Amino acid sequence: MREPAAAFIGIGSNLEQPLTQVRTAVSTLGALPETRLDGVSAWYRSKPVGPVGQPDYINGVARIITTLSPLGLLAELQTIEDRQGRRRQLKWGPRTLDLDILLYGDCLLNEETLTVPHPRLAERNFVLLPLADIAPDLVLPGGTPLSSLLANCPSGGIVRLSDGE
Ligand code: A4P
Ligand code: MG
Repeated sequence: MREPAAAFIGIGSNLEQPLTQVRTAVSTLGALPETRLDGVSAWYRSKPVGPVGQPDYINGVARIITTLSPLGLLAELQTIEDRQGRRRQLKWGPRTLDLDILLYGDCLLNEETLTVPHPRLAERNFVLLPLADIAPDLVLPGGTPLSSLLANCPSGGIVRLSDGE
């Protein structure tokens, strides 16, 4: 079996009760084989990046400890997306659930179906802010601190939801 790795999963939804969708996804993540849930950020409401006219998103990040391989984890995440009614239609279009592997330990991967770190991580405040909730001192595999990405990314279009919202 592999050494356990810490992986950060980006969670997003903007259809069919997004807050319920993302909370359900977190419990399902915690029940994956060879995996335990190790932290969850606050939830954020964010303006859509991509096609206009779609609803706002709910975004957050979970940290898991897993011995699944990166591709094994991706397959499990896609099964969860499918079970929560994900339809793959429009690139960056609305979705009931999106689960992205943001980071997997110190891995740098560039495979046909999986790029890690997630290629758009650095430019998205709806990823960086929740990451900072659970890993403020994080340094990316290339050596860039999360804090410097945050300092350079756009700050608008996002609201942190308070507990119970
Ligand atoms: N794939 C490659 N690398 C990864 C990775 N690190 N994690 C491949 C997950 N998947 C990865 O993804 C398409 C393919 O990417 C997968 O089959 C996998 O093999 P998808 O989830 O089916 O399609 P997608 O999400 O529409 O495409 P993409 O390019 O992943 O989009 P993003 O970058 O995830 O953007 N606005 C706000 N406010 N909040 C959001 O969460 N999300 C998106 C989607 C657009 N706008 C948004 C948000
Ligand atoms: Mg995706």
